[in-house]
Amino acid sequence: MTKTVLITGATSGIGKATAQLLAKNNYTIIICGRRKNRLEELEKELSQYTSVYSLEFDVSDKNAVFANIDSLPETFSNIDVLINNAGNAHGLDPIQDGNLDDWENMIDINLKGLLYVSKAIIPKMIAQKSGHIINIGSTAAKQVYPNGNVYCATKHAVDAINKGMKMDLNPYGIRVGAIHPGLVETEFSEVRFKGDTEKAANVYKGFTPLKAEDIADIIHFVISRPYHVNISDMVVMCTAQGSATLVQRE
Ligand code: NDP
Ligand code: 8X3
Repeated sequence: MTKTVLITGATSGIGKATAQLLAKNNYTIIICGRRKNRLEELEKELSQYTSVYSLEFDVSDKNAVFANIDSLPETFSNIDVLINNAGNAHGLDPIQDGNLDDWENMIDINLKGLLYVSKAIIPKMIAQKSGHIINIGSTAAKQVYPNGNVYCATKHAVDAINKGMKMDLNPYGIRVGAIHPGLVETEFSEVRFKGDTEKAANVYKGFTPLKAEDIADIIHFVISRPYHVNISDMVVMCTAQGSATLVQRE
């Protein structure tokens, strides 16, 4: 029987690459995001390979999260794997210059959004007595870097939630694990720098960063292990990256 996977943040970057890889590997896919046109395009592309359903909602809008998950048709409603991936950094400023809207966005999306989606899906997994939750953290979940303050705080919180979820869901046989990527070239930096594509491109200059497909590969590996294997915490950097702040550039 094919497994059903719900991926938040599937319209770009890591989430999109994961949806593409899993679709080709015969998983049934639910893709989520706010950008309707991208969801429509991706649904069309993935439908060549598998059954796909799109949900258009903002993870930080709790009513929308519960309404959308509740609206899933029966054939998609038994979710085997949840990939909590939606999120972004907004800004890269010293704490004293931080923008309140940026802070609220990061807390509402990266942290509260992940909790809302999890809360909507966990009861289904408990009822099924099986399930797998992958939380996408970051090296920013493990290390704080200058000007990363609130983004790092939200990702440290994801690390803590991942550990707590794993303990609380342990009696129900539900697998829980986090993957913490380092620098991955996606739309992440464009969002962080509010559409400044030149500044975003500079982040990845002079070295070979991770690609979204590298993380998709790892997610595929993690979810395809035998059910008694739970990869609970994984940090992945490109070879040129030695720590959150140390990168060998040409
Ligand atoms: P992208 O900007 O390419 O993708 C972000 C995805 O999140 C998009 O699909 C976007 O969809 C979705 N998203 C953002 N805000 C919301 C929201 N409010 N509601 C619903 N969906 C939302 O970045 P990445 O692929 O790089 O990021 C994916 C995850 O990986 C994030 O959690 C990020 O923190 C993490 N990460 C990224 C790293 C990197 O270097 N790129 C490294 C470590 C972790 P839409 O706009 O359509 O809603
Ligand atoms: C994304 C990687 O280094 O910009 O989480 O925090 S970094």
